[in-house]
Amino acid sequence: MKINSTVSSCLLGIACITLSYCAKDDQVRSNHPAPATAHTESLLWNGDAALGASNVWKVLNIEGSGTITVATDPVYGPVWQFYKPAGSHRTEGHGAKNFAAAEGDDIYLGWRSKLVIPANQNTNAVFQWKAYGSGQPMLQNFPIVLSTTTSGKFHLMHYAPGKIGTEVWQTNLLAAVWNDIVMRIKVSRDSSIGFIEFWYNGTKQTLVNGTQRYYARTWDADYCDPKWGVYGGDAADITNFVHGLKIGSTYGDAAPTSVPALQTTLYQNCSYGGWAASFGPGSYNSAALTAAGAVNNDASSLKVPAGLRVTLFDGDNFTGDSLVITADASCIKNTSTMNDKASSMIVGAL
Ligand SMILES: [Ca+2]
Repeated sequence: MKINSTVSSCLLGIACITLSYCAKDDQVRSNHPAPATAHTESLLWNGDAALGASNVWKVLNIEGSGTITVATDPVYGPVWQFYKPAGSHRTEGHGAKNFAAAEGDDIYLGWRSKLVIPANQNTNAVFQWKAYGSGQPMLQNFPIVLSTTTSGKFHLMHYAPGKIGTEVWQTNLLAAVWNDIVMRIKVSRDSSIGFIEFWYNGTKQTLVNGTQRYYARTWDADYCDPKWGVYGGDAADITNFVHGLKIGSTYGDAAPTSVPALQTTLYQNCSYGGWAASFGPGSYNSAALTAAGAVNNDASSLKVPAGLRVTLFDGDNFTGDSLVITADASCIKNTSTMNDKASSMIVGAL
């Protein structure tokens, strides 16, 4: 509980101005190194669910019988819960109240999201940078979109004038676990000036053009606003949990703050003996497990604090037989066939 209050005060922009906080944050996320940018606090908008809908959203857009509520996550505390039931078309929060981007701005939008969604379910959007107004022509309508696909992907789309879509980045959707997102938008109608940069789980991504920056028109009609939630995927029950919403002038302002407390520890032997390696929420392939001190195909027990869900996989990159563990397991050979087999792992917040 102490952890949650620390995070809340940081999100309110009070406690996280100190260098010591930043050092701690970087240390915790050592498996996902953040870029070496100056941490000059300049939070432009705080979308913390603890502030309440009336202080965060301009408008709630619900088509059908969806709901936008505040849920309590065991790790992160108050989070937005966008629920779009089957048969409904849209459950979105249109932000950002008391923040208006302008052409020429260079802004970072950060949050973490946990999508509870059937496999291979497409959506129109779980985030959009959406154009509004009628004074200037609406050429793009939704210049930047994050959505899911029928092939199990989570992808970043840019829509040029004429709504011509380009898949700027994609990955396999990791559903039902938290994934951290930061998007940098250089705001411009000029496609040689405007650009997008994108971080996923703390790592800056290489985009479709082979670089880490995608130049494109990012400003349409009179202005653009961000929207989070679920749009489309009408046939399915879909929930998008969203936490840590921020807009800032630097990566450090916007990046989701880590919660340092909850870690799982893998051990070589039953009863927590031999080598040990600890992991916070995140996805770890064989290389990442090894880098943190674990040994491939060798773990036999693990400690899992309340609030975490650990999924061990026999194969690398989250493939093959798997085992879900939500409490301490002193000797997994007694309860499963996964003894001495773990080769990749996802640690999620329940
Ligand atoms: Ca294995």
